Amino acid sequence: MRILLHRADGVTEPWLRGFAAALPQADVIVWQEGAAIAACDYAVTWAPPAAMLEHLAHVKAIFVTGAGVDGIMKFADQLPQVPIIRLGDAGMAAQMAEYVAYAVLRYFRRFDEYEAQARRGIWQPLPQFEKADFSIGVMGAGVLGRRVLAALAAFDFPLRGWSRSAKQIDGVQCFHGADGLDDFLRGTRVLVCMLPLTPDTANLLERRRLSLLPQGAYLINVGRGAHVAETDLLALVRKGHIAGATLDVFRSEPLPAPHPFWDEPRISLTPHVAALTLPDVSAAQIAEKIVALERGEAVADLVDRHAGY
Ligand code: NDP
Ligand code: OXD
Repeated sequence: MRILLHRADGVTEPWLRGFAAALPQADVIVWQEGAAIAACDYAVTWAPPAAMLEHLAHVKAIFVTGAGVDGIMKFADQLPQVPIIRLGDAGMAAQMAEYVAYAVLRYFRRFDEYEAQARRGIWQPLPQFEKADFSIGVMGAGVLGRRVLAALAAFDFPLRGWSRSAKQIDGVQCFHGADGLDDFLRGTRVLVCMLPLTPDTANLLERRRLSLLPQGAYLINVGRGAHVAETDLLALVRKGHIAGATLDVFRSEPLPAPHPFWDEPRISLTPHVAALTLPDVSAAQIAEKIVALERGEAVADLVDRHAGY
């Protein structure tokens, strides 16, 4: 069996080790532009370069080394009609829960303001926010979103979730579809975007919808940068309607310099690290799915080409 591996970061060693441990019978070929590559059975990639597409033509399945598949789905029309399979959790859900819980607690306990005060030498306790006024709305109640909701439930925040299809989640007020979005936003104090990027979700968070959030709301975006209209967000932050934003993802990554986000103190930035792909866990998950496919069994985390995630 031959597996074609593409790593944009050039770090292949942990993947080769992971596959050697989990699927010793496989030959793993590292894709390189211009190299002669014989046909492979499976491909493993996150966002393939256009030059790699010809080498996907005869694979039996394509494995995406992330939860989000927008990096490959932009080539949807050029991909063979084989299963596209993403990572399901693979150690990312716990990381996402850590990231979002940290950001929520930082705002709820006003640590962002205490950090600013401390830099100016100010010793001044601030009034506590009321938990009842601090509803958290998670957009995307999927594998990662549900884990985040479960983590936040431990702190007794009022929780809301928004998804494409209707859901019932214990302790979470659930909304769904375009019709449910405005009501979801109106009652959400901390908006957490954990959506996949698809034609339906691109640019979703623009001025009108962000303005539906209550005065003094917060935004945490760990989905994709293209969910948010950056200039609209900046204007609402500067106006004080949005009290703070924690952003892990951007329209252009790395975030270019200059960019107004760098200089806005109410915006906190991280370089797309909310939940990192763990090569050992991920290679083991992919290997297990390859074994299942070889046996003719169904596998989880199939991408729905029509929905785009
Ligand atoms: P899932 O596919 O498990 O969940 C996606 C959720 O989004 C589902 O609840 C789905 O609804 C909902 N959704 C999709 N389209 C719409 C829509 N048009 N309207 C409303 N809801 C919608 O994905 P994961 O939870 O595994 O991952 C989510 C995203 O997190 C990834 O796609 C990626 O963009 C991002 N991510 C970011 C990382 C980072 O480091 N910043 C790391 C990993 C992922 P339904 O349940 O009805 O299908
Ligand atoms: C992912 C990501 O989608 O890291 O897995 O963004």
